[in-house]
Amino acid sequence: MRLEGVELRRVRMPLVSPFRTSFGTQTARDILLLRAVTPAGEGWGECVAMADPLYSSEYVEATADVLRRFLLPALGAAPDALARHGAPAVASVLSPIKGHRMAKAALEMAVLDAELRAAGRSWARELGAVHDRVPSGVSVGIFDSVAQLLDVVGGYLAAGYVRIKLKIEPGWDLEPVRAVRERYGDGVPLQVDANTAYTLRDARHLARLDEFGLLLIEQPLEEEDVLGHAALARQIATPVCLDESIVSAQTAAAAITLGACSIINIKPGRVGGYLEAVRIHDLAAAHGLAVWCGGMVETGLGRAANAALGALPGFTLPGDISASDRFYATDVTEPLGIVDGHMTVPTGPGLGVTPIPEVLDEVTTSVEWLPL
Ligand code: OSB
Ligand code: MG
Repeated sequence: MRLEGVELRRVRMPLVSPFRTSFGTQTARDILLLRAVTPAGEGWGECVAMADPLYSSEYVEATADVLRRFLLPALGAAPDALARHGAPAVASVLSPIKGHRMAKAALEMAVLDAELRAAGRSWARELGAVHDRVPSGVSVGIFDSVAQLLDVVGGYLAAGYVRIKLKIEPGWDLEPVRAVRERYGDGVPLQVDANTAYTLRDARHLARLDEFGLLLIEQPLEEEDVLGHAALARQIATPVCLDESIVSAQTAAAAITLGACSIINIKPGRVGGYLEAVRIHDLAAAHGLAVWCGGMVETGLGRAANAALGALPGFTLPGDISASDRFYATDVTEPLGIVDGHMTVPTGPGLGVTPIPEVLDEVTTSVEWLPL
């Protein structure tokens, strides 16, 4: 594999409806896409960083900056490693540069996609997928009223989603969960995600969620409060799942050992790439923990890759792998749909989906070519 350069393409995609979480409300997604160009063809990467550093310290402008200033020059200086080892060389070549996992993940994704497309191999086969379709869960934002929430949840259940995740925050937790249970019953697989909105002082309040039989509570406390999560896990019956706190296989190992979580939400962008994501999957499986594939409001590119990852054997809970139309009226790829509550894992070369040039041009706000 020889990389000639990478095109950075910023796109702006309006959301079908505002998406409100404990850290803010989004009405559009500002995304950095990467196109890796090699003599054997191209590959696509999608950076999951958001416009503002509210979910994680990374943000889209910073990811473009670090790619331009440090990551691409570092990769350009190591052509032999890339030629010899291909995509797995990306993480090792970039390892002296601290942090910036979402930017690194996007670059590794683009290189791996180029490599797999050229070889005619699928993302699913490369990662070790064992299913040809994955159950589809949906992440539901915070609303002004419970009545609105119930309508939206009803729509997703009617569309076939097999699991509902409610975003929660102080003041929007017991009441919406109770309302969904009362309206749609105890049989609906239901979980909540706080995106770090609570502290350990809220433990007794959070224990009141126990009666609702939730699959899990995701990231109730702040990112670095691993010990707090371990203490909370001893005080509530709902299984604690970590998202923001898990940034690598190493942090996953520590969290597991400390008893901070019994379930992990794996997001490849957050942990530095799909290859590290597979390592976390393997680690969790070795410890008997369930994992599921999270989402970052990706386009069809990221969602296709997530569906393949979610088809590994240890992904035993439904992921945030919703259809294109959950967030976007028009996706940049062919729309990914769900049938009987499942998304089909793409089998074509690489990601198995490709941006549609006219759609891509329509949503593009800037393009920058960075030769290696
Ligand atoms: O915490 O899982 C999260 C979206 C953006 C940032 C963080 C999160 C989310 C979601 C959306 O919950 C999941 C999706 O992409 O469907
Ligand atoms: Mg989350």
